[in-house]
Amino acid sequence: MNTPSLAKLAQSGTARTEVLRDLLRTRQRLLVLTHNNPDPDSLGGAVGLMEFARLACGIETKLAITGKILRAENQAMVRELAIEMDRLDTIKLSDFDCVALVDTQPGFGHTFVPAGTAVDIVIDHHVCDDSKLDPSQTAFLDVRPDIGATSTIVGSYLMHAGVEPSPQAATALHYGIRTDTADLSRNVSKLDVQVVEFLAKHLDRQALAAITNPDLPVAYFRTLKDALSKVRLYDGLVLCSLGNTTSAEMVAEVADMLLRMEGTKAVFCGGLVGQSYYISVRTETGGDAWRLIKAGIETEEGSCGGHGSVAGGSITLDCADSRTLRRLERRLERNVLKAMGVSGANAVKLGENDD
Ligand SMILES: [Mn+2]
Repeated sequence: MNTPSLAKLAQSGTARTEVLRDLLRTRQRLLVLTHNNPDPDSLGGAVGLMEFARLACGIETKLAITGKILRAENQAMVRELAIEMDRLDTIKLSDFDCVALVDTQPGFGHTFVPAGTAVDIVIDHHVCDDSKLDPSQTAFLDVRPDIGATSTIVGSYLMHAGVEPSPQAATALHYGIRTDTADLSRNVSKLDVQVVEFLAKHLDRQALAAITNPDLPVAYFRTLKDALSKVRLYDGLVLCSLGNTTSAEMVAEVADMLLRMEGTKAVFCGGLVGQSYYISVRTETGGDAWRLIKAGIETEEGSCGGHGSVAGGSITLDCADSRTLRRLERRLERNVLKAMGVSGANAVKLGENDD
């Protein structure tokens, strides 16, 4: 992990916040970027950082995204909280004199930063071998893998600056923390709890309820049914390859769900979207999901990142036909079984020979 320039920042939260505020006060227009297909933590972090920039530093802001908002919950978050954003390819970069990247880092596989764009601010909580961070080029770098959510780090800036968050920002940050920490049950630090408490009295509880339980399309249940038919159970390890599927988020959602199965120590779940094979790994609390996903894709050209018991990655296939897919699935399965020290001989399918 690459955090040398953290040394540039004083360790206390208040001092970090002051460094960020002083930097933003020297700029006029902040552009906030995140990873492709933004998830709640990245959206929460973006909304919170924009609020910090506006209220604590008095500058204008804009959020620009690549990809799509995919899950029904994430779409409800954008709708209920009226989060404004533009597509990155429709904005003029020269309109901005400051660029921030939240919940990801330059060089990560699922992150697009236009060539020649200097990233001034990086705020993230992932570990990843692919980071192309050049600490000497980043004026403000705050990467803390021990924190459960990027939204927590951003929320702490508002807290330390004494900014009263709007219901929109408080709810976005809260939902970001909640999804990345599975309701404060995984990868949780003291700061995560502290920031959730700080945000509590500012929440729009009605919006939050609408975000948490949105209507789900019929296609969602079809994918779920299909996913369950492909589950393979080993000793404490659950493997599931969805074949062709709708989105990386669906892969993550199935992985989350399967981790809840009794006796499960780890889940390795994958699915093909176009030419990209997405992988989500979940382990029981205290597990190292990043180590497992790295071992899983070691024979492939792919990228991955993670923190604690959660990791994700992708592999781009030259050819996405069913034979190539099957071979890839077999190689991944072999790698994962080896890494977990599990024998491949006694796989059980759901619905077959149930006990
Ligand atoms: Mn995150």
